[in-house]
Amino acid sequence: METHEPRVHAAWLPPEAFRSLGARRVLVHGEGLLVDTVLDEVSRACARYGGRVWHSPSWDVDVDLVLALRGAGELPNPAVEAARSAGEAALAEIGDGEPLGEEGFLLDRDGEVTVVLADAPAGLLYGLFHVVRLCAAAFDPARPPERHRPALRRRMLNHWDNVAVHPVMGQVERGYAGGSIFWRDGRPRGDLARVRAYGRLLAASGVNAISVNNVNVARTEALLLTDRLGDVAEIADALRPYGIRVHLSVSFAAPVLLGGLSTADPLDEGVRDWWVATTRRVYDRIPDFGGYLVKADSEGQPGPFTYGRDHADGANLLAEALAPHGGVVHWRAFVYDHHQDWRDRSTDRARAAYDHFTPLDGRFRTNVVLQVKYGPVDFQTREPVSPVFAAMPATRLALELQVTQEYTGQQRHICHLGPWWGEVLRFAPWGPGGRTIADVAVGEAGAGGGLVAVTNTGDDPFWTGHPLAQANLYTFGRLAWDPWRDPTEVLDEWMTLTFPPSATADPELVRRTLHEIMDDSWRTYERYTAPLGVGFMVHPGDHYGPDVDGYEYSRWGTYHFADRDGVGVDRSRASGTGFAGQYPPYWAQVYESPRTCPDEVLLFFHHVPYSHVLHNGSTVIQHIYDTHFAGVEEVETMRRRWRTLNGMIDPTVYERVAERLDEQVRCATEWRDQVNTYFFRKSGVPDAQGRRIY
Ligand code: GCV
Repeated sequence: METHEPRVHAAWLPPEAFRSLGARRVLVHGEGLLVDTVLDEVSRACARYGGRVWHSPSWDVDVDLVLALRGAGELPNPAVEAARSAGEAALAEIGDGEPLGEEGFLLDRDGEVTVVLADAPAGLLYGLFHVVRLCAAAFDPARPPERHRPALRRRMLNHWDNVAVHPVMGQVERGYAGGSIFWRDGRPRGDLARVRAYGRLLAASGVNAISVNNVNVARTEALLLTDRLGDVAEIADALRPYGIRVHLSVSFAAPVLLGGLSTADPLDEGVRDWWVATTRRVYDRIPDFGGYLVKADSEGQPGPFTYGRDHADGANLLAEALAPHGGVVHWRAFVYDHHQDWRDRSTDRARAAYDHFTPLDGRFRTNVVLQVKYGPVDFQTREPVSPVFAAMPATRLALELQVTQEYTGQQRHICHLGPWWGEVLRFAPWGPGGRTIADVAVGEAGAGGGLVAVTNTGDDPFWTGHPLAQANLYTFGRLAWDPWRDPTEVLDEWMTLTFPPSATADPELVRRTLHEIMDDSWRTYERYTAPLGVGFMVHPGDHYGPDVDGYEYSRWGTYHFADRDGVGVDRSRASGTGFAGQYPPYWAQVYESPRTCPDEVLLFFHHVPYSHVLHNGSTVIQHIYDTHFAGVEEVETMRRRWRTLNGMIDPTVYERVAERLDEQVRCATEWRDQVNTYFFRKSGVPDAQGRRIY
């Protein structure tokens, strides 16, 4: 029987977004795989919208747009050469004397011609997508020259995709968008066209690296490094034309699992030789392979602790094998004890990354990137920023974000994360006005660890389950390119591409409504879920929906300590776990006292009475009630607003979002009622406004 894949949504690259480019006369000048991609993109746009395209030798043609490599030879076309010279002159004027580099580009206008110059083919591709984003504005005669270079060299997505279906986690761990784009039931999914289409979307957002399998590496997945390397090579081939390099999650125990050795001890000669030889074979097959990603000694994954070695020994072992080939190790700092006893108040999961890793600062090889989750615990809706970022000046640190909405509504809820990531990136761990997390990730001369995120994509026709969750993926890519950008501006960019004004009856209404729904949706989500930074009131295991005490007595850690008098975790130095003292002095002091601690993370740092008065003037208990009532009302408003778009946009998008908003209203109501009732029963304090609490 013939089966038909459902139509795949175009996300932020609908044909309509190419209308302005496709109606022009375009010259592409240069050679290379990614130049061919540029040519292909332009050709398809022009075929659809009536423009024309030429590749290199071009005598007497008049053009509107030139996309040229700077090193490519002169062309016998005076107008084109004049545009190129004008571009060079503009670059000399606005540039800093530095080359555009592997991925940078210049955009300039010369009379009637727009010119994009790049040093390397990837730069030309990014320049092309910039022209697409700008639409007609790219051809505005008054447009001043612009130079663009990514702040971060590596802009990476991690897939938590399993090759074989995991009995509990399924095909994709914490995946909310169907199956994997790469794998199905133990084998490659076999749809390389979809993989290529994915690469295209990612390139247009700025991403240039992905890891293709879960950091929890089971037996089948471990084989990707050796016997099943061909499957990885196929993915690399499909993504290469879009400038995306493939990385692999590997098991630290691979020498034992795959190599038949009796040990994986990082200081053992045989183990080192095995990694060197295995890595060489990887590069023989995939010359531009990116490197390894490792979760070690964490949640049951093997690691150097088994052999009495530390994580610098472990990471350096793999780094040494990768170094001759230019590869990197992404070594995760997510190491903590997941066999805790709730009776033991001395263990604090929040402390773990700092305690394990900061003593190792300066010991990692230069091709090791330590990948640190944004918060000290685990991707909660709100956490303080991890103190590790301020404590390892001699280590390359990457910021790890979670685009997949494990704890933020699992792509059934609208929760636009850009504003949250913006806050994290702008956080100044040494105190206001000092260097920020973005600065740390960028590092000196761009040599920092970069930005990494766990992706939210799958084989769902909308890529991300919830169509509006596409914006989170797009925003990640754009912030990874420029971490100082305003996330709301990025959201606007996403809207223009995804819902092109030229294809919408009332573009202003669509834009305004989307902003009203999405801009503050992360804060709305925060309001109806766990209060004041306390986190983790989710249903254990699947992490969806409320379960206030779900984790309170489990081995994974205790998170709120609510009793009849108060709530929160005392992480102060004076009387608590001492976590607050892991920050540099400014924040250590601010977080130390409930008087100075910001409201939004108060319960992360302090156990306070319900009557404690917040900076916002409300008591803790009243704040809990108020935010939970407000959060649900806001979701109901979102749903009402969404309904005004019926008939304005793609009906399949409309329906999918409408359906999910019904679930969001149901689930938010459940959160409100469980959280409010829980705290009312504990505290006995009634709601000042007499609203219904069960
Ligand atoms: C891949 C959390 C998630 C796990 C995930 C882990 C990690 O604990 O619940 O599913 O495992 O983070 O980041 O490694």
